[in-house]
Amino acid sequence: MDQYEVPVLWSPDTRLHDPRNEVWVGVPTIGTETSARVDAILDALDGPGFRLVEVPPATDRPALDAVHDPELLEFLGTAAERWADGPYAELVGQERVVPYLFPTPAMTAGLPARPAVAVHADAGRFGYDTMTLVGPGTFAAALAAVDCAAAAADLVSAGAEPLAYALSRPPGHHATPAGYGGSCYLNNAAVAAEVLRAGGAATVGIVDLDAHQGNGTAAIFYARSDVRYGSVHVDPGAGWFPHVVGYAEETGTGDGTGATRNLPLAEGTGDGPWLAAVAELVEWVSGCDALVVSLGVDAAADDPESPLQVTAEGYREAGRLLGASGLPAVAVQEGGYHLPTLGGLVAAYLDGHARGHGPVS
Ligand code: SP5
Ligand code: ZN
Repeated sequence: MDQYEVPVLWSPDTRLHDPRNEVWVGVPTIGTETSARVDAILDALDGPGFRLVEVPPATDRPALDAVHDPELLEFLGTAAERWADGPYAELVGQERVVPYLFPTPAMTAGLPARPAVAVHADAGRFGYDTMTLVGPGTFAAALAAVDCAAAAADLVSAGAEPLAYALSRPPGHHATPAGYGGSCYLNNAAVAAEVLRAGGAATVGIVDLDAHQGNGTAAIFYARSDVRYGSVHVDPGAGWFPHVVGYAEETGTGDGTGATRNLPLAEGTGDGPWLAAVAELVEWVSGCDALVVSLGVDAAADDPESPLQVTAEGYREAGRLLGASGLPAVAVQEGGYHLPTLGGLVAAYLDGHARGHGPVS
């Protein structure tokens, strides 16, 4: 058998977002979710076993509209311009939108929160942390990331490919129906799941391998039974992002009762227990009609953003396990921040997955 070529859906526009400085515990720190990530991954996938496919901007995005509130899309689409039109060049001399207040119930105490005129105050209606800044190219890049995920799902939906990989960036799994945060603006994996659903998959399973729980994806599908969400991640109860959700007790609600699965792991966890959790999730989604893998590789040992200790061989084996499910699959890039090993980790996963699903007729 010839080696299967995994289609790699990518777009140069995903490079347009530059986080520059993220505000973390009061100080500007250099952003880690940079456009250099795209090139590190492209370099590793530009060879045998992979086929690069450039994705043009979509003309309409029904799956995106199904995933996010129109108010969030409107805010992200206009925020950088509102900032540029405001006094910020003079006031602070930087062009990225940083939320300044958060209109949580603690502030409004029962009164409705009105949209704020000043964009630095309005940003807190949607942005839920100070680390996820909106700059001039952010929305264009986030849309390009969505388009890569949708194009990958289209290929798989049509039965043209058993596995397609979306080199989506910025990542998406922390973006909720009406919120952005955790370096995520639009939920690429949720869009892929909606495209698979619209293409005829009655049920879709999402398996999230990123080191952090995908609170955005979990929120989007929390009350739905047609899309299952399962995640293995570092225990938020040990002080890790997203801190306030991602606990094992969260299993869905209403129609979605039992359709969410969180498997938190202790800091320092390596391949053995991590792969056992992955296997549990594979078993759990095995009755679905299609699969979305939120492929964060920041659970790797050398990643600066998480304390998990997974190896490249661990990611390859996770790929084998998910590939062996036999489900038509879309892998969507999430986190992974150690540039020297990032591309190799993604390649290892995809190679494992392609081998796991076996010969393609
Ligand atoms: C998609 C994804 O992996 N998002 C990661 C969200 C977690 N970010 C928390 C960052 C905590 C601060 N780390 C220090 C880095 C300083 N730049
Ligand atoms: Zn992550």
